[in-house]
Order: sequence, then structure tokens, then C-alpha cells
Amino acid sequence: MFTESMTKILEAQAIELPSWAFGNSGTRFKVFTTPGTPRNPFEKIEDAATVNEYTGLAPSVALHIPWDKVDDFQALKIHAENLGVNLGTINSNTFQDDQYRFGSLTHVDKKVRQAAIDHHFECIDVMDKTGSQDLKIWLADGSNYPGQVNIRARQDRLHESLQAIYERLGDNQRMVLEYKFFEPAFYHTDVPDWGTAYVQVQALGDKASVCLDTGHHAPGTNIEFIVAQLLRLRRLGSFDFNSRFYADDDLIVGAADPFQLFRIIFEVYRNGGFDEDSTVAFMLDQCHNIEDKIPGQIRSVLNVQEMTAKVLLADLAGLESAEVSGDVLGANGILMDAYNTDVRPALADWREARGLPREPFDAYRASGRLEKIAKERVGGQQMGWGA
Ligand code: PSV
Ligand code: MN
Repeated sequence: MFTESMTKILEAQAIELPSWAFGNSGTRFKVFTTPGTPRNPFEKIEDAATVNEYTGLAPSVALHIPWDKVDDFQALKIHAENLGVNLGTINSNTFQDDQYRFGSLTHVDKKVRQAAIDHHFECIDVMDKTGSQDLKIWLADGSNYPGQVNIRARQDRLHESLQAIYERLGDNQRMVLEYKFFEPAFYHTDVPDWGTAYVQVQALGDKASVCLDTGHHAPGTNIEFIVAQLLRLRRLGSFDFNSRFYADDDLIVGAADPFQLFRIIFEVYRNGGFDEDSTVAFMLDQCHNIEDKIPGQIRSVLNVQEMTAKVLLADLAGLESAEVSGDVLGANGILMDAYNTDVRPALADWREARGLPREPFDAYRASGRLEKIAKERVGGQQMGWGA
């Protein structure tokens, strides 16, 4: 089913896992704990490595500072490498400290802005130790009431703060700026959309680009258009994949709307996001509030792989000729044929040929690992969002 060039893309596919997906998470109503939840960043890495072991799709793990702060990052790096994975994106956190109540990089008080900048310097120091390439910045900055802040002045301060952070980046390091249209601020957000993120990173230089979190758009937004546009502008740095029904739900990617995931990945493919020289990073940003975490992550990366395989089947030449000749239904039919093809048996064969389980999800469940870690990981404090 897959040609050599398709297999090459499948072979190279790498989806970074968020360390926080393995810790307990929840809503403002309740955080449920689960047996076997990691008690430290080392155990989180072990769980991420398990996902990679079963799928061959997840060779790196994103860390969140300070949640994943350890005394010896070198030791964490070696631990990861021994388990066959690397430490990836470093996520900063300026949303859990009292001083950031009215903002961080945009705050009206220079001292608070400097504290937020210093936090990012600390993250870059961590990157130097872990060998991470990307610094991901998502800000909770914004306001709740009209008149509360000077919106424009905050854009100016944001630029200045980002500039200071940008200047600290090493030659092989990048900054990715993530946008989100609301929450925790409800009236305005300082980086609400791709346009604002683009304007801000464009003003910095080539090492800054945009992170597109699929859950951070208003309902009905044509996300695949944004993907095509950012790739065209060469500023699509990374994806945070997840899915949503209502807000920033952080559910399993491809669970809410598989066809939307297909359309997004199609634009990635058509616009060079899978080319050998592409610099687009693919990550998950999810939380598993009620389901088991490791199998939740396994299902997630498999969903991305399955949609990618469907996309690769699209007859691009046929599509192009249907498009230029105005064959609306023919063009649409080509995409739908790809989407409606069942690629699962071919992917199972592909896995088997690489020494991976044909059905990673079932194989993990049958492995007894979940029961094993539940038995082993007793005592200590389970890690969770915010700890
Ligand atoms: C908050 O919305 C958020 O989910 C952002 O998407 C970040 O990527 C993530 O937290 C980690 O900081
Ligand atoms: Mn995100």
C-alpha cells in the first residue's frame, strides 16, 4: 500500500511526548489519582520511553520547568538515553507564581518582567544541559475586564521581553511562541492568535517561530488554513497536538474530530512539513484525567501515524489537475478516498517488519506493565500538573 517515498516519511515520523501527560491531571473540580503514576521526572521518562518502545514513534520527551526540575539534568539526560529517548522541548512556566497575577513578560512592573525573563534564562541553561533545541513559551498573560490594562503597551513590553530572551538563545536553539485565544484570562489574551504570534516572532529573527496548539482556537476555526499560511511564511515551528470539543480540553489527538486531524496533516504534507529539511516539530500537549496515561499516549501517537498514512495516500498530481480544471467534486473525491482508506492493516505489517508489536495498544495492555508499575510505585508523592 505504501510506496518507498511514503515509507520514508512514516519511518522518519517522530512525535514528542509531554512529560505532564504522565502525571496526574484534572479539572478545577477534581484531580483523580491513578495507581502507578510517576513520583519524579525519572519515572515520567520511563513511561514516555515505554510509549516509544511499543510504537517506535515517540523518541523524545518535553519537559516543563519547574515541574520537571531535577538536581542533575545530566543524569536525567543519561537516564533518558539509556531508555532510548531524548529530552526535547523545554516549556517555561510563568503562570503559577503569585507575582504573575497581572502578567509576566507583559507585566507593567519591570521587576516582574525581569523575573519572568530570568526564568526563561534558567530554561535556556537547562536546554544547554539537556541538549534541547526548543524553548516553548506559552503565556497566561491577559486581562479579565475591559479597561483593566493598556493592551497596546503590553504588546510593546512583550516584544522587549521576548527580545531579551531571544538574544540569550544559542546558535542551535529556537524559541517557539504559542498562542491561545482565552483562558486563564477571559477578556483579552496577550498572544491570542497566530497573527499576533507571527508578528512577535517575525520581529525577533529566524530562530523564533510559532507553536500551533490545535486546541487553542475558537470553535469553527479553519486550523488547516493557519497551517498552510505559517508554512508558507516559514514560521511554523511546532505543533501541540490534542483535541477539543469545547475549550482547551487537551483530549487525545484525533479523538474529537479525526477528519480535522487529517485535514491538518494534509496541509503539513502538501506544504513541505514532512520534507527532509523541514524544521517543524510535532508534539502532543495532552492530559489524561480519567483514562490510563501510557495507553492514552500510545493511542495518541497511533492516531497521528494513522492520519499521516491516510494523507500520504492522497493522489497529489490528480488533485492538482482536478483543482486547476475546476473539478470541484473530483478534487474533493481524491481527498475523501485517501481519508476513507483503512490503513490499519498496512501499518500493522509495517510495524511487524520493524520488530514492533502489530497492535501496540493491545500489546501494552497484555504486557502487565501497568500492574507492575502500580505495584512498584508505592510511597512518595505522585506527580501532577503543577507539581
Ligand atoms: C495551557 O493552555 C497549556 O496547555 C499550553 O498549551 C502549554 O503548551 C501547556 O499548557 C504547557 O505549559
Ligand atoms: Mn500547548
